[in-house]
Amino acid sequence: MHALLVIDVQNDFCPGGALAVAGGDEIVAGINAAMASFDAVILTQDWHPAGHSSFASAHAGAAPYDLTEMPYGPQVLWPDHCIIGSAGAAFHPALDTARADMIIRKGYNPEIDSYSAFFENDHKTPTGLEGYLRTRGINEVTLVGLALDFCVNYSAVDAAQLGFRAQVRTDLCRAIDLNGSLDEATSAMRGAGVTLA
Ligand code: VGL
Ligand code: ZN
Repeated sequence: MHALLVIDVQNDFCPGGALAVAGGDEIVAGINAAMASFDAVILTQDWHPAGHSSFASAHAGAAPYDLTEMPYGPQVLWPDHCIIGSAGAAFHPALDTARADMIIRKGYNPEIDSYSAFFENDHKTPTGLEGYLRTRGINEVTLVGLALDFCVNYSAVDAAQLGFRAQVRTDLCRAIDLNGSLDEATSAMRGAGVTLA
């Protein structure tokens, strides 16, 4: 059983959004077309309360894209984005959300960011996705979406480390590419045994 994991195809990560990824909207039609080839389709949604600790605005003197130290490790500080219930947190209007079996939200814990669809950034707190996939008999995942070097990367590495066969369709992803993050993400995914297609 093979699932398509569609990571964070939300307005704030598309051109015009608060944390826009260049070309983020170009992948939507291809993702919709790919959905039919999978046994299950799961969407993730970045979903932060206002004042979230990953926002630069929550840290005195910090600017977006600064790096800070959190109790769980280094953390990039982002512009405010994907605030619960906002238009920016909504899926891109062209995304075929009706085809999704499951929508998993992440990043709602005010103290911990969650790039991965499987674990929060403390690498301990599960989102529940692993159990969902296992109980549905899914052993293989293909990942697409935004951003390739952050949430897609973390989700793909965790999937592989949890024992799922994992591949990323890089043509259906776009990257932020902050200070070499795309090269780092590519090596991390390859090192974890993720196939980049
Ligand atoms: C993401 C930064 C902050 C992502 C989410 O979806 O890649 N990046 N929150
Ligand atoms: Zn976020």
